[in-house]
Amino acid sequence: MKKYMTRWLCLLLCGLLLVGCASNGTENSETTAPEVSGAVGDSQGILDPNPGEADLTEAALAKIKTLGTCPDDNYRTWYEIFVYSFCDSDGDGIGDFQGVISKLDYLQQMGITGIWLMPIHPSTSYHKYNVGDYYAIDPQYGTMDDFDAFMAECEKRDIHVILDLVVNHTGYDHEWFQTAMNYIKALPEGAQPDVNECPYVDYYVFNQQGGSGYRIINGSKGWFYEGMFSPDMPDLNLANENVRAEITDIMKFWLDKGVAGFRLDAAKEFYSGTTTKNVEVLNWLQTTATSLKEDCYLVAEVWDTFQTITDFYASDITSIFNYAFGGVSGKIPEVLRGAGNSAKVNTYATALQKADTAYRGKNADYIDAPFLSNHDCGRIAGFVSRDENKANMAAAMNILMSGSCFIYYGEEIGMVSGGNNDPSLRAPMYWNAARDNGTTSLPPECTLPEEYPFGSLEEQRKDDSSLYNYYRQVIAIRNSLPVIARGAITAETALNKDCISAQRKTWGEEECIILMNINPEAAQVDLSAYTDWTTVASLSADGNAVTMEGTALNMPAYGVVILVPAK
Ligand SMILES: [Ca+2]
Ligand SMILES: [Ca+2]
Repeated sequence: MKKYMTRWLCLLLCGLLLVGCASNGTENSETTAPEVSGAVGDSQGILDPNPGEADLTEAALAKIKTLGTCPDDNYRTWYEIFVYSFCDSDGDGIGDFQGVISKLDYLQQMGITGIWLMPIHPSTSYHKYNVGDYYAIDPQYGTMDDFDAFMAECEKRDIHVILDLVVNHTGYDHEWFQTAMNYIKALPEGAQPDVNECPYVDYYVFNQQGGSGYRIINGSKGWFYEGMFSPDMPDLNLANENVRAEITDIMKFWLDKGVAGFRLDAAKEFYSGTTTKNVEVLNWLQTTATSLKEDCYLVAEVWDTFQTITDFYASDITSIFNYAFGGVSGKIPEVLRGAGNSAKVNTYATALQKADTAYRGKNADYIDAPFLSNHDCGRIAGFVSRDENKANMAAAMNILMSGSCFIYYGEEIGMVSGGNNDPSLRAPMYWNAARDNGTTSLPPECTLPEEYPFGSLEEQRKDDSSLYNYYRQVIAIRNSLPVIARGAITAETALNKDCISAQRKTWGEEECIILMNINPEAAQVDLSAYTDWTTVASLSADGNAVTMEGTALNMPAYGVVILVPAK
């Protein structure tokens, strides 16, 4: 909890939004505060606090929403859900679809417009990345009827759903693999497999030499199978046309159920170490998906460097998670670790420009897929040493990025992953301190000493200065100004100095400039060359106000200001 007064955050939002309204000639009738003009240089400063406001966050959100609306396209605000750890509806300690349904109003109120579900199919593991049956729902999570009900409730709220499509490998127990393996085990010494006898033998990759990522088949005459991630995950042979036909059928089945697309697991390991072949598979997946559903949305996991991600965009895949910016070693935590150091801060806007230019150069229709953290790489609040102001700043950096931004469940309340294994990255969503509102049990082998440094959601909802209420506001800004998600990026060199990061976005006729004071100290920005621009939104992490003095913009520590051309 922050010790600063709670209302300042929202009041400054109201104030600067009024600046924007005034610039459009709209009379402000909703407050008794003095009128201010929006154009830079005309502003008379932030509005006085209005102690009469009952719910400041709601008031701020209402103002933001007057800025505009976004097209109904694939530039969405996505939320990654691990059903297991999200919300338990029946008291068995494991999250389920009825639990997720019960939280959809919550997600909608936050401004979420898309959900990525981690795997939901029957599996022998808690995480379910070893799929046993691509056409069913794991009974731990519910039934197909529950899934259908979930989809219907999402549709009511205009929330799109994408599924994790895990096709680098199946589960060891999948009938394709069991059939193939039993055939291999029965081969006499010296015999070679025959696809006419067992078509499934060519669904996977068997050999008698072994090698990196290969696993011995016990009881066979020295045969191995490729299982790059684990023995439970035999790799599929994606060169096999029958395998591709199976994948096409799987995609069609779920698209017919209303899903908007898929997150493509482990795209770098389709052919480990061979970008050219992986690009071909991704291109095939993209072509196939859009032939089934014209606006099908695909986002691929390529956990690698900026250069490799750039190379993968040659596949024409719509989106690839931007590991260059997210994760513990991504650009966002790197810049935040250098907060207050202009040499570090000033690299942020130029890095955004460089990535946008490179990705767009490979695929003109790409949609970036920024994120801060996910189920594999820990949580942002930990990356920034539980500094709540930096967690706020990180949220703004992610959510104001161009593309389809992704938020990992619990990120909005600053959950931390403290354990040293994967289950600890997937801890229960912390709904309330009493843990009686759907909170699940810990995943198996979770070593996490549970850590929720900024309190439960229930506590944060009541606090206008909480991280959760900051998320709501920055999402509302993103969802109200189309240029933020859709704009091409250039560093705004004239302003990108000291500890201010300044980027300009352009989308058709629309433009905006986003200023971020990535700095534990307040700063002043000279806007004398920007008198034909106006402030439309701002955010304060520490509760101190953004103010104007003539053409000087005063930004508090970790403050954000968005300018648009005055009309
Ligand atoms: Ca349950
Ligand atoms: Ca593979």
